[in-house]
Order: sequence, then structure tokens, then C-alpha cells
Amino acid sequence: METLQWKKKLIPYEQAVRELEVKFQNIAHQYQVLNQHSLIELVTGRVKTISSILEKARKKDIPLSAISEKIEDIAGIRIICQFVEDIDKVVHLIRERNGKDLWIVEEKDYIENTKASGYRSYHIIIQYPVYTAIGEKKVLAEIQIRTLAMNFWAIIEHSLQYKYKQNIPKEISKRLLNAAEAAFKLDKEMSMIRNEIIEAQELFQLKSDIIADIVKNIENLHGTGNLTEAEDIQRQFLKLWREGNIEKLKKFNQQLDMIVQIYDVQSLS
Ligand code: 0O2
Repeated sequence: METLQWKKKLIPYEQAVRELEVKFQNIAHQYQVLNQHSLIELVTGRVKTISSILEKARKKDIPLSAISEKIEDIAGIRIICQFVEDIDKVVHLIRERNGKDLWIVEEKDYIENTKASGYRSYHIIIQYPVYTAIGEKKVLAEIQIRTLAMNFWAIIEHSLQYKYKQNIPKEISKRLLNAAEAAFKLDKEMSMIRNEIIEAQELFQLKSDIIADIVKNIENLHGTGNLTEAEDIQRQFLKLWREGNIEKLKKFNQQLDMIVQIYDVQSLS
């Protein structure tokens, strides 16, 4: 296939990856804002390189004319979560969109059914419609959902597979299996203290939200021209900030809200 044809062929996949990345990044952001802790740590996407597409087609005996129906992961999205439990929630969110903006073709649960290599991840193959400058096309895309630990292992193992062209020496394979077991244990241990970790993350988020609010209020006060009062409040805030007591900071911010409101009313009258 000529280079230009490849470029044209890959356009819908590039668009699908960009759109899906934005969609899942939005979910990640909105969940964080609403729940004060993250469901999705990271979303990445890529279009398979021409060389990898050709390699896969050769390995699976797929004619070039059939690659868009037979190779499911030309468009690939990876969703990374902190905890195994979060994977179920992400899967649920994707299933809820089935038949709306995407169509689920297949689910592959390599977490329940770990691969012989030690690979763990949850895959959802979807059909996704894109509207490009060259028309409408429904493309297949693979969404891989995994934890940070699963991702770490998979990235390392993938590099070794590439280096050894699928023939990883026995000794290294054994170590990789041990590492997969360690990643599995790490996920399990983290799940045991998940509530503790989430509480800590929520507290951190709450504190940074309150501090951002206080700083905005002090800036507003500055804007009303009450410089002496604003500086006095700034000093009180820095003292409380050093103390680090969230309840006191919260109360301080509530009082500050009222002061700013009074000045706003005065400036209107
Ligand atoms: P790349 O370079 O990441 O794109 P199937 O016919 O369903 O058995 P297929 O299409 O290979 O065969 O599907 P499978 O097994 O679900 O794998 C799809 C993708 O999952 C792979 O794409 C990898 O990204 C990842 N994957 C699957 N098994 C392993 C594994 O043992 N180790 C690692 N690191 N990743 C794995 P590609 O095209 O193989 O690779």
C-alpha cells in the first residue's frame, strides 16, 4: 500500500483516538471534581504504527484489504486506574454508553483470566463512528483498562518482547512471571487500604480547594480597594495555613465569604 493511501486510511483512527481520549479525560476530570478522588489516573491513546499493523497482519495471516475489520486495535485507548476496584466502575461507565456514542463488540477479561505471560488488563473492543473530512466511518478501537501496577508490568514486558522479538529467554520470562505476581500482590495490598488512601486523597483535595477559595477571596478584597484589611486577612490566613488545620481554614473561609459579600453589596449601592 502506498504511503498516501496509508495516511488516508489512518485518518479516521487518528480522529477516533483524539475524540476518545478527550471523552475519557473529561470523565476523569468530572469524577475528580465531584468525588474529590480520582477514578481514572491517566488516559492515553495511540494509533498503531504502520510497521506494527503490517507485523500483526503477517502474524495472523490477515490480507491487507481486511485489516480494518480484522485488526481491532489500530486505534487504542489506555485507561489507567489506581485500584482494581476502579476498573469495574470504568467498565460500567463504558457499558452505559453502549449504543449511544459507541458500540461494544467484545470484552476480554485478562484480569480474571490472566494470560500465560502474566499479562493482566481488561479490554473492551468497540465500534466507534467518526465524521471526518473524507466522510463517515465506523472504526474498531480497543480500550485497555488496567491499574498502575498492571501498566508498569505490561510496559516493561512489552519492551522486552520487542527486544527479543517474542523469544524472551527463559530466565527473563521467569523473572517477568515473578514480577507479575508481585504486581498482583501490590494491587491486592493497595485494595486492602483503599479506603484509607481515598480518605487521604479527599482530604488533600478538600484542603487545596479551600486554600484556592481563600486566595480568590483575598484577591477580590484587594480588588475592592480595601488593602489594609486584605493584608491583615492575608497574615491571618498564612498563620492558619502553617497550622494546617482544615476545620479552622474552612471556618476562616466562611467568614471571608461574608466579608467579601458585604464589600460587594457596598460597592453596588
Ligand atoms: P501493541 O504493540 O501493544 O499494539 P487475539 O486474537 O484476540 O488473541 P490480539 O489481537 O493480539 O489477539 O488480542 P490480545 O491478545 O487481546 O492483545 C491485544 C493487545 O493487548 C496487544 O496488542 C497488547 O497491547 C496487549 N497484550 C496482550 N497480551 C499481552 C502480553 O502478554 N504482554 C503485553 N505487554 N501486552 C499484551 P499488540 O498488537 O500485541 O501489541
